[in-house]
Amino acid sequence: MSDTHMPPLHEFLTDPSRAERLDPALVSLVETIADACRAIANHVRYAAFEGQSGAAGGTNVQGEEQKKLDVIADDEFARICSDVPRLAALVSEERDEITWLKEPEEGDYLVYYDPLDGSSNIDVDLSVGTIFSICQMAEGDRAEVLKSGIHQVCAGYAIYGPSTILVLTTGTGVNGFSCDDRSGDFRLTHADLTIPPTTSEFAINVSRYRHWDDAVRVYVDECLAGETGPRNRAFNMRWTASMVADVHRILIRGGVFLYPSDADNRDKGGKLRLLYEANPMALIAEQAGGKASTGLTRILEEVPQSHHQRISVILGSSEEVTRLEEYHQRQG
Ligand code: AHM
Ligand code: MG
Repeated sequence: MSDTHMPPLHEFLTDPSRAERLDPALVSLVETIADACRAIANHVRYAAFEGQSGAAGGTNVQGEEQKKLDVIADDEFARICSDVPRLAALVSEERDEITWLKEPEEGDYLVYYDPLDGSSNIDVDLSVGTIFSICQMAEGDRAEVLKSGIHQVCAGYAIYGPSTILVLTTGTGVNGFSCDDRSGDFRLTHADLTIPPTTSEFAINVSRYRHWDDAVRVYVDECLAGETGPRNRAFNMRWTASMVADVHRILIRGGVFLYPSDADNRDKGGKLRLLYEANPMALIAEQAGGKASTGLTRILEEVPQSHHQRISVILGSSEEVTRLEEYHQRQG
C-alpha cells in the first residue's frame, strides 16, 4: 500500500468526503490524545533505560499496586492534554478526584482514560495500552461527569505492542492508525475494522472458573467440549491479561472477550471500570459490528453511579454475546 492510501490522522479526521463532520475542537482534542499516546509509547519502550520499570511503591484509589509507568503515563497524559482549550475535565483511573481544567460550559469536552491498561504486563514485555473515552457537556450539565456510554462522541485506545496503533471511533465505524516511528505520524493502516458475527475463539481468565456464575461456566464448558459437544466445533482460547491487547485481537480476527462479575468480585461490581474500560471498548465493539453487554444489559446504557464504578464485561462477536445473554437470562 502506498502512502497515498494511508492518510495521516489529521487528514482522515478532517476529510470532507467522510460522512461525519467533526467539531474542529474535537479533532484537535483527538490529535492531542494521539500525541499523549505517542509520548507514553516512548516511556514504555525506554522504561528499562530510564529506571521506570517495576512498582511505584504505592496503590491507586482502587487499592491496586501502581507501577512506575502507571504514574508516569497518567502524568504525561494529563500534562499533554491540559492545554486543550475546550477540555473541561480529565477523569483518570489512576486519580481519586476529577481534574477540572476550566469552568465547564455547554459544548466542552470530558476525557475519561486508563493511562496504562494491562500494566501487570509491563515487566514481562507484553502489550499494554491506553484507553480513552470522550463525552461532550450538554446544556445545564455543570460539573456532571457521570454519563452513560451512549453519550460518547469518541472512544479509542492505543496499543503499545510490536507497533503502536491508535484505534478510534467517532461514531461511524472503527479505524486504526499505526505510528510511523520515523516521522511520528499516525497513519490510517486499518480502515473499517469489523468484528465478524461468528467466531470460534474466546478470551477469559479461566483461573476464575470456581467463582463464575453458571451462565459463564456452561458457556465455557460448551466451548471446551469441542466437536463432539453442543457447539459442534472446536474453540480456541487466548488471554493476554491486557484488555487492550485482547480487544485488539478481536477487532483483527474476531472473538469474544469476557471479564464477568463473579462470586469473588460481585461486591465491587466486577473487575473492569465502566468509564475508562467498558464504555470505550463497548462503543468500539458496537461500531465494529459487534455487541457489548453485562450479560443482562447493554453496557452503553448503564448509568454510572460513581466515576470508578466497575462492571461485568462481555463483548465481541455478536452471536456469542447474544448467546451469553440468553444463558444469563435463563440463569435469572
Ligand atoms: P488494569 O487497568 O489495572 O491494568 O486492570 C485491567 C486489566 C485488563 O487489562 C485485563 O483484561 C484484566 O485486568 C486482567 O485481569 P487478570 O489479572 O484477572 O487476568
Ligand atoms: Mg485498565
